[in-house]
Amino acid sequence: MSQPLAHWLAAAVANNGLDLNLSGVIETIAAACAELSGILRLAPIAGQTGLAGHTNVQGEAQKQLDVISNDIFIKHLRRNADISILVSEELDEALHLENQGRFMVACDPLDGSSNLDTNVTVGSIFSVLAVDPANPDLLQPGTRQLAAGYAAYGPATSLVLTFGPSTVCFTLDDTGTWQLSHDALVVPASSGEYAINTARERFWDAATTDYVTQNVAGETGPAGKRYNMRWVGSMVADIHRILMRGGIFLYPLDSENLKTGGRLRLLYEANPMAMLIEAAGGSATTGRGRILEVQPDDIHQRVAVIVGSKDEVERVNALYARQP
Ligand code: P6P
Repeated sequence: MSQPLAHWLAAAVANNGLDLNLSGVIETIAAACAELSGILRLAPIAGQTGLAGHTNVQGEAQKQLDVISNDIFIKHLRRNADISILVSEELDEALHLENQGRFMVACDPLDGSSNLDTNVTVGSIFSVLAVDPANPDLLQPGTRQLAAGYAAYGPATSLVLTFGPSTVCFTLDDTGTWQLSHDALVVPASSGEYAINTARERFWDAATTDYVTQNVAGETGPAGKRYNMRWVGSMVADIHRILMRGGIFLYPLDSENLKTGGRLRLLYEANPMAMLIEAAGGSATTGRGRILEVQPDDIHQRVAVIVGSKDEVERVNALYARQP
C-alpha cells in the first residue's frame, strides 16, 4: 500500500479535484512535522525537554519545545506564498505572514508537551481554512475547514489527514518521506473503551457522571457490557487510539472549567479532531451541539469535547438531553 504523500496528493488533485494550492499547504505542514519529529527524537540528549521560562496566552508554562515547534511552523508556513495567516496556541494574536495567500492555518504546534519529559506520545494539530488576505475572517466554524490533521510523535511518527470525505494515515519512513499506511480509517460505531480524566469527577455535571457510572457498572449496569478506561493526557495519543480501534474521548464542561468555556481550544484542537473523527464515521459533540457548528468568538476560545464512536457519543448526547 505504501505511497509517498506527494504522490497521494498529486493523485487527489488529478482524480478527485483537490485544489492544487491546498495540497501544497498540506505538503508544507507535513514538512514542518517531519522536521519537528527529528528534533523531538533527540530532545532529551539536547536537553530541550525543560521549561522555556515563560507562559503562553493560555497561562501555561511554555516548554522549550513549544517555542521551537512554533518557530518551525512559522518558518515553513512563511515559505508558502499561499498561506497568509497563522493562528497558533503559542501566539497571543494571529500572525499575518508577509504572503497574500488565500489560506489560514490554525495549529497547536506541540500538543501534550507537558508529557515530553516522560517520553509519551505528543503531537501537532492543524486546521486549514480559506481567507481573504485583505480582510481575513479568523473566526469561522469548523464546518468551513478545508482540511484538518495531526502528526503523532510516538513509536512511529504518523500524519493523519482529512479533506472531508475520508481520514487517511501516513507514516514517516527512515528517509523522511511520509508513506501511506492506512488509506481509510474507520471509527467503529460501538466500543468498550472511554477516555476521561477521572480525577475531575467532583467537577462533573450529571450527564458525565451518569455516563461514567454506567460504564463502571459494566455488564451488570444499563450499558450491559464491560468497559476499559484509558487517559494518556495527550489528546493526539487518545484520538489516534480512537481512530485506530474506536472509543470515546471526553473533556466536558465542568464546574471548574465552566468559567473558561472548557479546557480544549476550538480552532486548533476541537475542530480539526472533530473533522477527522466525523470523516472516519464517528461523532463530535460539545454535549449541547455539534462541535463543527460552534461559531467561534475568539481565536483561543475553549469548548467541551466529546468525540469518538457514534453509539457512545449518542449515549452521552441522550444523557445531556435529559439534563436541565
Ligand atoms: P488534563 C494537553 O495539555 C491537553 O491540552 C490535551 O492534549 C490533553 O488531552 C489534555 O490537555 C489533558 O488535560 O487536565 O488531563 O491534564
